[in-house]
Amino acid sequence: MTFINSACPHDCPSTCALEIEVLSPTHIGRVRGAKDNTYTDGVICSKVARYAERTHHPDRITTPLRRIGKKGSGKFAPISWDEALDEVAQKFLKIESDYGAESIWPYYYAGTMGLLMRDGINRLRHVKKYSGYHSTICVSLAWSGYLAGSGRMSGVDPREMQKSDVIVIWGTNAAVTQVNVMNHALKARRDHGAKIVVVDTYRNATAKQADLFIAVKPGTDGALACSIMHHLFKGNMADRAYLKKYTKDSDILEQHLTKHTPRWASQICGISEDEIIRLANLIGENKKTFLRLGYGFTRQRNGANSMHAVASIAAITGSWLYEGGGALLANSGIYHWDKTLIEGLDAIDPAVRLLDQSRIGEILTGVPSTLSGGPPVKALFIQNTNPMSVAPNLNLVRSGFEREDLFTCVHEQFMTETAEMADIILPATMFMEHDDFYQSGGHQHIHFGPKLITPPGECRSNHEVICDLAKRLNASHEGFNLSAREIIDQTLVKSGWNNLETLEKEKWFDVQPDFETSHFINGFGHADKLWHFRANWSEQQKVWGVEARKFQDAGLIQEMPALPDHWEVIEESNLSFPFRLVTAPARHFLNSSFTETTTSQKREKYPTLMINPLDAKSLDIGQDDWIMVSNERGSLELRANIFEGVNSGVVIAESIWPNSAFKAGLGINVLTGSDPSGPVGGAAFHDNHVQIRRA
Ligand SMILES: Nc1nc2c(c(=O)[nH]1)N[C@H]1C(S)=C(S)[C@@H](COP(=O)(O)OP(=O)(O)OC[C@H]3O[C@@H](n4cnc5c(=O)[nH]c(N)nc54)[C@H](O)[C@@H]3O)O[C@H]1N2
Ligand SMILES: Nc1nc2c(c(=O)[nH]1)N[C@H]1C(S)=C(S)[C@@H](COP(=O)(O)OP(=O)(O)OC[C@H]3O[C@@H](n4cnc5c(=O)[nH]c(N)nc54)[C@H](O)[C@@H]3O)O[C@H]1N2
Ligand code: SF4
Ligand SMILES: [Mo]
Repeated sequence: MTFINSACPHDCPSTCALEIEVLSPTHIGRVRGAKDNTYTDGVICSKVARYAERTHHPDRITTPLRRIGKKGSGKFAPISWDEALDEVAQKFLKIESDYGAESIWPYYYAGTMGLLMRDGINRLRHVKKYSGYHSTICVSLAWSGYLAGSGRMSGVDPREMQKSDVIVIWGTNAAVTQVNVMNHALKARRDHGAKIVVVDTYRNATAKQADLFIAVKPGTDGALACSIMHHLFKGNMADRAYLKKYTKDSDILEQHLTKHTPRWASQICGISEDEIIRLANLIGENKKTFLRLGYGFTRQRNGANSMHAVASIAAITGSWLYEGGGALLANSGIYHWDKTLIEGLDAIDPAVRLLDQSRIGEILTGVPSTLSGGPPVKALFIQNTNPMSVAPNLNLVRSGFEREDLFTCVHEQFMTETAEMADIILPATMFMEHDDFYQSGGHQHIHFGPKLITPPGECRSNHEVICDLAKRLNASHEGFNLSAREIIDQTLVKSGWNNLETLEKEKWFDVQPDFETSHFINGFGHADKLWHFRANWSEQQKVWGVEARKFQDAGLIQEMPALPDHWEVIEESNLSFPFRLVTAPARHFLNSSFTETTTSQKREKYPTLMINPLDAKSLDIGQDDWIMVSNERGSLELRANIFEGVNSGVVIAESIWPNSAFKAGLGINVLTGSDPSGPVGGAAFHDNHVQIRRA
């Protein structure tokens, strides 16, 4: 049997090097992790190991479809590609002439992380001056917090965990969401007794494997980090020489932290003083402490502050100086792409407005403050994302999609909730059905994923569709005339990463910068080369390009504390809404993907709410009982899962189940809020207060 090298395209920091068994020109067999890739190390998650089930799924969309019933009725009839593309182009041209180009909004995300198939849509939007896209659904809170301290989005080589004495997995359920982190951490424990610490809101699959588990109240990591830093200063565990040479404002920070004692934090975080001191001592006494920072703890209204505070711990101890020490959130800053061909960067008009991805509900329903002074959105062109399931404030999102005067085209692999709201649906290829290349967020490899089989039916890749549409829309750019392989090859060459032939031959490029750079020993990313303990949030608005772009949320930073602190902006519980809800990722789904596969559905069973036994008892709720969960934004019913691994007052719904899994026809995001968080916007998916009763 032939196994061919590829890469996992999914929105996951692991970006695994895959080997795919090709059974015939139309069929794949087994999928496994490449053993000779030093990060993947032969390990992949179980859902991708079963990928043939997704690729050869009977429910794949295989022809273009036109809506024939009411919006959202799910009634469609097959049409030809020419009919479909002509209709989309005519609608877009008409809307452009009636309302202006900004009334068309290309809306995409990371259903594929392929640099060409994901980002090529930007070439069309830039050339046509369609509305801009400010991406806030996933990383903006985490990255802005880290960047405020470090000035560059990169960190320590995750393979260095082999040298670490302590690995702190902070606010990421790595065993579920990026399995390779767990693989490297467990190896370090096996090989030389490294301690694994997990900081999370419930005893998830990762916490179950930890030597020390700290169960914080959601949204209080900033307080925990401050008290750790307080203890490090007080206990003489701060590296004064490091602080002097590599950081700015450490004196001000030390002074500021005098009141942030473990006792102060224990009240806020819901953990004991002893636990805080134990964790702080472990970090202070082991210079080779690796902070593996997750996204989870930043999906809170104070998430950027918390990230800045937690990441600052490594600068106090100076653990950056040691192999196996330091921190990693993401490595996107190590890649130096020239994406002009892919994204049409030479066609950017900075006067075009930016619309916030997470505020799609407000934007489609015409809330003026979200439109940045521009026209209403009259047409959507959607690739690689399923906002009718994954976007916050879902009741409002549905009202937006239901608008009769909104024209929606969705390019998809499956009949998702978003596709169901479309006027025209276009069938999309999967990753082994097209050529693409990938960078890795959680490590340092560039991969190529070749076209291995012919797609089912009439499926076309994102690149083909964008180029076909461009012709019909009179949009011209060099990138529209190149094949996928040509654009990949030329982009590699222009970016200084050799070329496609070499990438195919070498399987992947390992582009981890040297030790001095990865550990910021040459200096941090700011102009003064220092770690900043005092965050400059308005600088972040510049970095993210929102300041000058008619962006409505520029005022977000007014109240943000500059120094690490507990910022009291989270959606606290109160008498009416006594619980805090976290909507964490489920193991066998990946966002809304894999919800269509039978094996994933079987393993996840049905939507549940984890609730502490004492809370369940006081509400007279038994195991598997139906419970109604609600807040100001919406309500839904799930089944109770009574679990002592979640603290009293906190509930967890592992997500994202399809809307159809719920009696009322909309999923967990009816409970989450789309109000933007500072400094640059972002959805606080795990920051919700709710009330609960037996249904
Ligand atoms: N199986 C699976 N894998 C996935 C995904 C998936 O849906 N399923 N999603 C993919 C995507 S798009 C992404 S961005 C990554 C995300 O990967 P992660 O960073 O792991 O996921 P998050 O939702 O960001 O966070 C998960 C953890 O954060 C914890 N958490 C929530 N609030 C707090 C808090 O205030 N403090 C602390 N300390 N912890 C908190 C939750 O309890 C949960 O255990 O995973 C990717 N991989
Ligand atoms: N409650 C709650 N909501 C959340 C989160 C949470 O933790 N809790 N997490 C949030 C996060 S971090 C994220 S990133 C978002 C992600 O949410 P989505 O962007 O919806 O995520 P995916 O499921 O990764 O991908 C969406 C779609 O892309 C399609 N797709 C894949 N490849 C291709 C392709 O090549 N071409 C085309 N045209 N389509 C393709 C898939 O079929 C899939 O339906 O969800 C967010 N929503
Ligand atoms: S762990 Fe992540 S990158 Fe690796 S195969 Fe699974 S989804 Fe893909
Ligand atoms: Mo994400």
